[in-house]
Amino acid sequence: MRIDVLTLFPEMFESPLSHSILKRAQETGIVDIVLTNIRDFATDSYKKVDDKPYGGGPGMVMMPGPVFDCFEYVEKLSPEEGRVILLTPQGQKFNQAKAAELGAENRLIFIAGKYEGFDERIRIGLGAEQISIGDYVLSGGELAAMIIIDAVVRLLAGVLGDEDSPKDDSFSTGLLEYPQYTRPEVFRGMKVPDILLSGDHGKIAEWRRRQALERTKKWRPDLLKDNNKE
Ligand code: 6GU
Repeated sequence: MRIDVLTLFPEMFESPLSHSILKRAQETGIVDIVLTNIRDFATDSYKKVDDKPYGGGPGMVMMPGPVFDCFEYVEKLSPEEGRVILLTPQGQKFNQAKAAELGAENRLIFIAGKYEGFDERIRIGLGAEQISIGDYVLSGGELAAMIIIDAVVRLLAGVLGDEDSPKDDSFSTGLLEYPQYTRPEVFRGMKVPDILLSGDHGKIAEWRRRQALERTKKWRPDLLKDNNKE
């Protein structure tokens, strides 16, 4: 998979992309992540990329010119057609199903903006879909892009050691994950449930299913309502 990110702050991505799973996925060639600075496409000597909103109001708006020029440059870096995603709190809410959907693409092109928003002609002109990571406002799309990239890349074949491991994740099953234990058997008076030491794999699987369901009912009852599944 190829992932392009158009941003005013490529340095923000350095640390998250250079550790752990995202680092390994790039080193093994499973994903190629390319950052391009929108400011490099500013046309005036001040490198201006934002301006005051027409009609008045607070804050600054991302200008269409530099974003379009940056996009047209990035598009040509690879022959692969990309799915274009604008990071904005106005977008569709990101979830595990969306992560799996994006993981099936060959190329993703993320556009992260700062300031109060994007000039509307960016969304319209680039045919971008909008994604939000939740109902709160961030100071820019960069952190949202990193979260989405992490959730998508870990699902790509070969990224996690055991290829089956994402299938039991919380949300993939529609439920929260069952409780996990490792050594020691007793820690500060708290014992590992006997069933997990029994060696009876059928009973263990049944116990885990029940635990997952109970925890979901208790902590995230909203996940059990059909109208919440997208
Ligand atoms: Cl994608 N961007 C910004 N600026 N704020 C957000 C968001 C995105 N998702 C939730 N809040």
